Amino acid sequence: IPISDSIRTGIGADDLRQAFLDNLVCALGRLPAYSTRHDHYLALAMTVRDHVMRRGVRCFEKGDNLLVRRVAYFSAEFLPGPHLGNHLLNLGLTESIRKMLDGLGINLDDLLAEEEEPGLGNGGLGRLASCYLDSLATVGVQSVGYGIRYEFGIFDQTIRDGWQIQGTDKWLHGGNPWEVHRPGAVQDVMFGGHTEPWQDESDSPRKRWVPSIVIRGEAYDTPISGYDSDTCALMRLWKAEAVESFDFSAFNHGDYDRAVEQKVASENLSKVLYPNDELHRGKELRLKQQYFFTCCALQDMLRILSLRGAPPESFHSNWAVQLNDTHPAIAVAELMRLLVDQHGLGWDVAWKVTRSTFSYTNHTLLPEALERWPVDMIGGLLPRHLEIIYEINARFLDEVRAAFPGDDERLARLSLIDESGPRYVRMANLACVGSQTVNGVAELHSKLLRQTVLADFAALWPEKFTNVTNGVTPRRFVALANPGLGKLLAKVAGKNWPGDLEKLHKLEPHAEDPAFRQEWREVKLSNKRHLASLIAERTGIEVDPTSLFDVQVKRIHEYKRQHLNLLHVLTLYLRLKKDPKAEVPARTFIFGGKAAPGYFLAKRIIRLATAAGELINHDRDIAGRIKVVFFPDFNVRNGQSIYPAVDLSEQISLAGMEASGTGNMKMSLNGALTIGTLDGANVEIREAVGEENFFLFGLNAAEVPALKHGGYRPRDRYESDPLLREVIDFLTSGALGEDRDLFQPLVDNLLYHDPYLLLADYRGYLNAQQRVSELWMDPEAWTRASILNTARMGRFSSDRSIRDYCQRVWKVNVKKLKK
Ligand code: 26R
Repeated sequence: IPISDSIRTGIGADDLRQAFLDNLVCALGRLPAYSTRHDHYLALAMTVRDHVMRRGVRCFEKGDNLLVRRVAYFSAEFLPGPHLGNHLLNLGLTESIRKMLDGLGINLDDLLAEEEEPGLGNGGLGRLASCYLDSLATVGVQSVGYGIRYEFGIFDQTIRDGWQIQGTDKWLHGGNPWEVHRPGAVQDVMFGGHTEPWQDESDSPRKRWVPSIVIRGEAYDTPISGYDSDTCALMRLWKAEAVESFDFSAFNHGDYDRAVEQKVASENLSKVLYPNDELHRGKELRLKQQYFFTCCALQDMLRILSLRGAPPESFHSNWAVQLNDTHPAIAVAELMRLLVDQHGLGWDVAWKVTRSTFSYTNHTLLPEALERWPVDMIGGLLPRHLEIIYEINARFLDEVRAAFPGDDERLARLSLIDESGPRYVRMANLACVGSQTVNGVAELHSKLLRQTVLADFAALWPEKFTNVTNGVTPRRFVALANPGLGKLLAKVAGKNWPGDLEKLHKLEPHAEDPAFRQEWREVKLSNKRHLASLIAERTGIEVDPTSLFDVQVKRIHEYKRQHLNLLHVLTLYLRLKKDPKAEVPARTFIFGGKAAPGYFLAKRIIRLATAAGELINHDRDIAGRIKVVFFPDFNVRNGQSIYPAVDLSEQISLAGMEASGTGNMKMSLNGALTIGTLDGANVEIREAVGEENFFLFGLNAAEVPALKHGGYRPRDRYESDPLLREVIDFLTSGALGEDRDLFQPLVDNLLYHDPYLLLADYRGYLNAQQRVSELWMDPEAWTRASILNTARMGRFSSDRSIRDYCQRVWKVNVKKLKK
């Protein structure tokens, strides 16, 4: 049956109007006269979804006919942000839809504001997964993002009395028009029980898993459009449901309570996203989530493979699977189980297929983020997988013994099982052994990965290791977020710049043109006015849009050092109090980000930011020369309002701690200058934009361990630096609120531990901030540097990252760039 063009997917003004009204009346059952803004949003979303779906269906049909190798991106987190505006941009429909709605007396921006974003991730890793689906669709690679359809995503943050309060994220309550439920694609997932041997017809010994529980996975599909592209990516998320037969058996025996318990327990599996960022706590439900979605995904992929008429031995030539950190790493054992136990392949063939399928991306070096599960927990929940892991390990360790005879310490470090105390399965080791390629997310991070966390694997298999520096989508984070800048870029770089970001180099000569610089400043100022009005609305704080907007938005974490930023804020405050005539240009310090609910110090850091604001914003001596804002509920949507308004981007993590960072790219692309350390992708950003257009400070990654091992004593820094002493003492002076003890834990941590070396980097940071102020006072020079930042950031498009993955990791073809 041919897929026809129809009113539903026509792009003429009449078709669009008719499709919209049909959806309102026929799909939603609303009379136009009585319909609400939310109805209009839903009807428009359905209209747009039709256009995306048609592309998706055509593109997948083509892929199956040509038997192309598809990419499956396995990720426990996705953070797509609002879909509607992005699809309109990608499909080139924004203006025609706006006009069509105007004709009906409906305002497009009001409808865009109705959408709830799916907060199905914590931060960098989830947002990266969504940038990559966007780019996969854009560069023409067939792909599926597999994950979990959490009913409740990352919590909503509000600020009450200066403290973070967590609210439940009810993102599905108004209905989700972007997803399609696929009852045809259900999968069963087993848990618990035991394994037993059996013999097949040829008398070969086989293993069978007899579970104690079965849970059903239901597929929900969300199409992800590409920019100016016929290819469409699919985000397929799994929701856990009870298997009916199970409750019914209990139900029929009159055991109603157990029947209900069983159902609730099953459905709890995909209820909520764990809000921990970079902290592994061995919670069993989390392991269940990880197994649940990878098991559903792999079975789904085998089903699609058989639809192609291809045998299971060819799995790896039909699919490349990327493991987004170790969260889905149990998939290595699961694919082995499916191939060996379910499809009857021999171990060696199955292992070759498995190793040619997976690749692993590491996203953090922090030791507390490395996932390891107690052997007993895996054995109880996934008894067959534990056997398989042991078998993989035994064969692997034989290989190691052959390569390094007699080196038992190396053997113990490489083993998939940590036996130094209570026994654990090391998920990073499992991922390395089961993968074709292992990569870090920025040059420095990949190097440190090879030298530290995965050094033994790098020594064993140097050719497995590579780097793919992260990137961000310029569609959402420039074209959509910053249309004013987009227009200017189109004038000098051509209108296809979002599809070929290296074209931004064409901006460079314009940095010397005073008239262009004037236009550039006007765009930035208008973005800052917009942000200022949002700040007033959300916090009640009035800020001056002409002041320097100094911004740090990201998850709150000690290693990211928001408190170093705050030490600078308070140092500046104390200086202005003592010397009101000091030449300090007006600045607005903007903070935003969520703290994990159980992370005590991170919550105190938020409290410190709000306390600094309460004090400084109302101090008559300061008279508004500096202001401090904590912008609540930082998420993708709010990011889109913030990034375009940034003058100074704070990327001040301790060197060696931030794997890459991606906010750094979003800000610099929007013309911000960076103050930062040589950490993560900052190193490459600085190389790209030029060192004279970047404010560098701080220890480097080699100096950090040297200082720590040399007996670092933060207290000595405090004793010997009067400015530092003054600002630290100020935290517990009572000036920041009546409760003097509030910040004592932060102070104690800094004086006696300072694990992230704030006190060591304090002076360097102040000096760099001084250079910032000096350049800001020369607007022409600042603007020139701002333009050059944008002009030279083209390589940080996620399209480039995806092309790198296709070439170096997945071995699949991409579309050539249009000339
Ligand atoms: C609960 C635990 C296991 C856990 C650990 C780590 C949960 C979530 C994470 C998130 C980590 C892996 C993360 O988001 N890392 C970030 O990945 C970004 C994308 O590569 C990087 O830009 C960023 O530097 C890194 O911190």
